Amino acid sequence: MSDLEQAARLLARAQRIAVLTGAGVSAESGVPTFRGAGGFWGKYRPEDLATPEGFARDPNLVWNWYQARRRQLLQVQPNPAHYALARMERELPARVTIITQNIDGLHQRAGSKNVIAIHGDLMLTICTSCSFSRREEPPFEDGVPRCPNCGALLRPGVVWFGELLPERELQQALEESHNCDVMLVVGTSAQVYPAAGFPSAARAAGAAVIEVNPDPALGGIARYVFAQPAGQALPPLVDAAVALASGGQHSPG
Ligand code: BJW
Ligand code: ZN
Repeated sequence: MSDLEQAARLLARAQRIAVLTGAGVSAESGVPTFRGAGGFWGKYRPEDLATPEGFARDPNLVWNWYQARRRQLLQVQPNPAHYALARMERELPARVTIITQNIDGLHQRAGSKNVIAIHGDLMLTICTSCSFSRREEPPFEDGVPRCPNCGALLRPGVVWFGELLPERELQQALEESHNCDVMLVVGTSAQVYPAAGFPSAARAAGAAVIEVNPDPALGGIARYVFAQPAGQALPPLVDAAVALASGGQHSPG
């Protein structure tokens, strides 16, 4: 049996599937990744743009970067990888949960319902001082906005380096990691913690790990590795799993 058939069989038979996604799942939509060729961190310093210290030094620079990313997000669409994952949730018997490090909302736009966003949401703006928050609509203009409640600086509703992940989402992600039968890891360099630790936690708890990444990052943790772009690897994998799950009772083996 090919790796595709074996991995599809694991997905078809699983009761709980956790999918951990990173920037690579949105690469084929035209959203830049962070690391590697063409990534943000090849052009900019993460300390300047994605830390509370960078924001305190130059909020204008940070806001301009996030507003540019919001404008860019209006131009992109979910790709076949996002749609394949949404189909997996709808058509496999397993409970499927996506744990995403992405802030782009593309899984939800593709139709995934059970999504845990552990690094926040690009379209959310929150106050640095009080509990004010709002969802943004275009146009996304440059400049540093202030809180209508308390006058403090507003900031993007995302998780920067050195900040705690949202407690509820982190707990849910850990629970899914420890209790899934299969973890499918798609498009992450697995360098940023705590998310980078989820695949080994799943594996230690007995799950089979499947990795999809043209430049695989999990080393020996993964049982099956598809070294391909997610938009190429996921649709046939999900098709095969759905076929096995729906016709499985009639097949001889
Ligand atoms: C494709 C593809 C295609 C391409 N198909 N694939 C333990 C040890 C060491 C350090 C730490 C630790 N615990 C915590 C830390 C500190 C820090 C950390 O991990 N640092 C490391 C870098 C060393 N972590 C934190 O600070 C976290 N907070 C925390 O842990 O709080 C408690 C604490 C605080 C301080 C000290 C100790 C504990 C918070 C991390 C927040 C990360 N924030 C960002 C920005 C979010 C907002 C924004 O977008 O602007 O999140 S950074 C950035 O990296 C973003 C991403 O979500 C995250 C992960 O990146 P991802 O998704 O893996 O993308 P890439 O670009 O790295 O990889 C893309 C992959 O796709 C590649 O592998 C390609 O091959 C692949 N690919 N095309 C499939 N078509
Ligand atoms: Zn406020």
